[in-house]
Amino acid sequence: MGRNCSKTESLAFPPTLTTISHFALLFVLLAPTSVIRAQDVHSLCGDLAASPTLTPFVEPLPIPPTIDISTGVPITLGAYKISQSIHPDLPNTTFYGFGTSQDTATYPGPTLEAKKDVTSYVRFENHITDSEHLFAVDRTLHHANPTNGGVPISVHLHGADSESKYDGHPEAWHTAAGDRGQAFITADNVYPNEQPASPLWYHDHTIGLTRLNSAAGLVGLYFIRSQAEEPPFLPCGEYEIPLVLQDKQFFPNGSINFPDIGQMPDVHPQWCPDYMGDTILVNGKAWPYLNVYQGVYRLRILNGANSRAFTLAFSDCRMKFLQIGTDGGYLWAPVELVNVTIAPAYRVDVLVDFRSVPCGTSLFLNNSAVDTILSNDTTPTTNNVMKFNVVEKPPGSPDQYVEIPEFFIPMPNVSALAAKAKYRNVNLTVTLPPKGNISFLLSDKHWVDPPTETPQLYSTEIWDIFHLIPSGMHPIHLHLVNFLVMHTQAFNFTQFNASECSLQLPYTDPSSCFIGPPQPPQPAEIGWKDTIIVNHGTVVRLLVPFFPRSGANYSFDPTTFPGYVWHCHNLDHEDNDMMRPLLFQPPV
Ligand SMILES: *[C@@H]1O[C@H](CO)[C@@H](O)[C@H](O)[C@H]1NC(C)=O
Ligand SMILES: *[C@@H]1O[C@H](CO)[C@@H](O)[C@H](O)[C@H]1NC(C)=O
Ligand SMILES: *[C@@H]1O[C@H](CO)[C@@H](O)[C@H](O)[C@H]1NC(C)=O
Ligand SMILES: *[C@@H]1O[C@H](CO)[C@@H](O)[C@H](O)[C@H]1NC(C)=O
Ligand SMILES: *[C@@H]1O[C@H](CO)[C@@H](O)[C@H](O)[C@H]1NC(C)=O
Ligand SMILES: *[C@@H]1O[C@H](CO)[C@@H](O)[C@H](O)[C@H]1NC(C)=O
Ligand SMILES: *[C@@H]1O[C@H](CO)[C@@H](O)[C@H](O)[C@H]1NC(C)=O
Ligand SMILES: *[C@@H]1O[C@H](CO)[C@@H](O)[C@H](O)[C@H]1NC(C)=O
Ligand SMILES: *[C@@H]1O[C@H](CO)[C@@H](O)[C@H](O)[C@H]1NC(C)=O
Ligand SMILES: *[C@@H]1O[C@H](CO)[C@@H](O)[C@H](O)[C@H]1NC(C)=O
Ligand SMILES: *[C@@H]1O[C@H](CO)[C@@H](O)[C@H](O)[C@H]1NC(C)=O
Ligand SMILES: [Cu+2]
Repeated sequence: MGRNCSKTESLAFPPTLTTISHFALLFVLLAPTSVIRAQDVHSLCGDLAASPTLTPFVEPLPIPPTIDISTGVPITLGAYKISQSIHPDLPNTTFYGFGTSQDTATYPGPTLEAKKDVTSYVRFENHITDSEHLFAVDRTLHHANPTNGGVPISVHLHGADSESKYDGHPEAWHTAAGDRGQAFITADNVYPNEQPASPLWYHDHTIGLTRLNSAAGLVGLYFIRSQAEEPPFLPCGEYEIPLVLQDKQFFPNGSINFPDIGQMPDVHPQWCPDYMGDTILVNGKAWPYLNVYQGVYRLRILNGANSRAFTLAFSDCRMKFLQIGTDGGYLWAPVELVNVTIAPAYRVDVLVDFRSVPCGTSLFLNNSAVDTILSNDTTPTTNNVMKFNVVEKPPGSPDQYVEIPEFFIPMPNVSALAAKAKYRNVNLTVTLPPKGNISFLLSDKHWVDPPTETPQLYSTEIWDIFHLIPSGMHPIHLHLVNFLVMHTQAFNFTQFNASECSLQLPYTDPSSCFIGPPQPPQPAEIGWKDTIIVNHGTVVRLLVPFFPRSGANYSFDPTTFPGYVWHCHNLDHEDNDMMRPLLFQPPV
């Protein structure tokens, strides 16, 4: 993987102690309104039959294959229907996976290794010839509906600075039979990689089907490396471990159990507001283990789940995470954390020091984030993620040399950027019967409504995201750009909902809904991000520069068709209907 490793004695693991406060997350929504008995053949939203009991930690963590895409040679990745084992006690599972051929396709797909400023060419083909999707398609949602049936895909490179025709636009889907969505231009994608070293990921983004395709396995990692930018002596090679987290529920025959009866089947027969499974998969295995040496490991974690957030901590509280990077790449300075909350689509880049852990010790990586009410998770299975066994290094193997800088990238000047920013307010909303069929919305607008987020290219905006939904958390993602969290501010939703106060007035005003002053971002949310948790009863203020972080201009024109999108990265929300266009106006 990545870079070569140096082979000398270890240096000290750096200190920097920071306290962080945990924030609760919930995806809670509504109690089911229609009483439907789950039958043998159906899976009711929020009431899936428990997966077969699987003994955790019996299989080693697999590492997805890697493909070097920094050579200028185009590669082709196909989406295929594949059979893969998630656990020795369960029959094989059918997934949709990516690979260079049917035989090499995997879930998760291969990790693509790109180099900064070296253009990569990736063609995505669709070789899924199923006439019906693995999971139940809800035809009451706005969804890709190919004339000749089949399983449409549109692959988005999440976090990439690329032209919108290569962005995996939701309407740019295509099928194995050759049907295409209205925004489809090409399957041959060009990624300039003109952005900082960062952990991106590719995943399906098809309109109305993203939750199904991603849950079926169409996800993979994409790392941009930069020799100039990357500290030379971070853990690498076998000490750098990608971890792709997803949760799923399984039938005894090994198939994925995805609900086919929705929460409100009168209006949306299949759609369920959250998919939460009772089985945690890491790189495609249920609760795997990893043998580690007494060294420093770099864990590059992606939450690829539909709805589930993870709050990860080691079973031994002396084990900490030193976070060095986030969605957009390196932090300015490392942050020490005892736990790290990872919402869907978040990437966290952490160092873990096993040097003083005695050989023979096992450490559990546990999850304490709460399920939704709908999942009714009474089993503790999702409290475990994986296990690390500290083992003796084979005699004669090289020592690890590690050096962790105190500073990584220059800290952006927030006040200078904010000084020239335009203000924009957007809202997270929900529409319920009888006013409308249940949908999550952005500023009360549906996907098909005329665009409203049309910033000027090369301008900077401040976005205030008001969470105006009675409960839950929403991870909000913007395509093309990275942003900084300026602050989070709590307000009284009950009073707001009763029109007893205003969100337009500052905290100090007696008629303000705010119940406290703005709070700085959580330690784990400092840095360039592309997805941010917005909790119930809060307003999150983002600083969004609509230009590359280098300060240079894009090498391509971001104003062309079909444009970008912004949306909730709870994929079950995104599909109904929490996504909007993000279209750029030419600069003046
Ligand atoms: C996470 O760590 C913070 C800071 O130490 C602590 O306040 C919080 O309770 C922890 N949360 C969980 C769920 O362990
Ligand atoms: C089950 O999956 C494994 C990969 O996990 C594969 O090697 C094997 O061929 C599969 N078995 C069947 C019967 O498809
Ligand atoms: C697996 O079991 C489920 C539930 O009984 C069933 O709906 C599904 O068709 C089965 N899948 C296969 C491949 O047999
Ligand atoms: C973590 O998981 C392990 C394995 O299930 C369990 O024994 C341990 O009690 C858990 N620790 C915490 C703090 O939840
Ligand atoms: C949750 O599951 C428990 C145990 O299976 C059951 O008794 C309870 O009624 C369920 N609650 C809901 C809200 O479905
Ligand atoms: C940030 O920008 C402001 C306003 O332009 C300037 O006054 C300040 O010195 C800058 N701070 C740093 C650390 O460069
Ligand atoms: C609600 O759904 C029904 C059935 O799918 C549809 O006929 C109706 O137009 C929808 N109403 C709204 C307000 O979207
Ligand atoms: C967001 O909600 C606030 C409070 O109801 C309202 O004043 C504002 O106009 C809404 N903004 C948008 C863009 O809909
Ligand atoms: C919000 O306002 C309601 C009604 O005035 C009050 O009962 C409740 O305690 C307030 N909640 C918070 C978090 O301030
Ligand atoms: C919000 O207000 C409506 C009436 O306007 C009420 O029906 C609803 O229960 C309120 N919701 C909350 C969470 O306060
Ligand atoms: C970027 O583009 C804008 C608008 O076209 C132009 O005014 C500006 O000079 C360009 N900046 C650079 C660094 O090329
Ligand atoms: Cu959401």
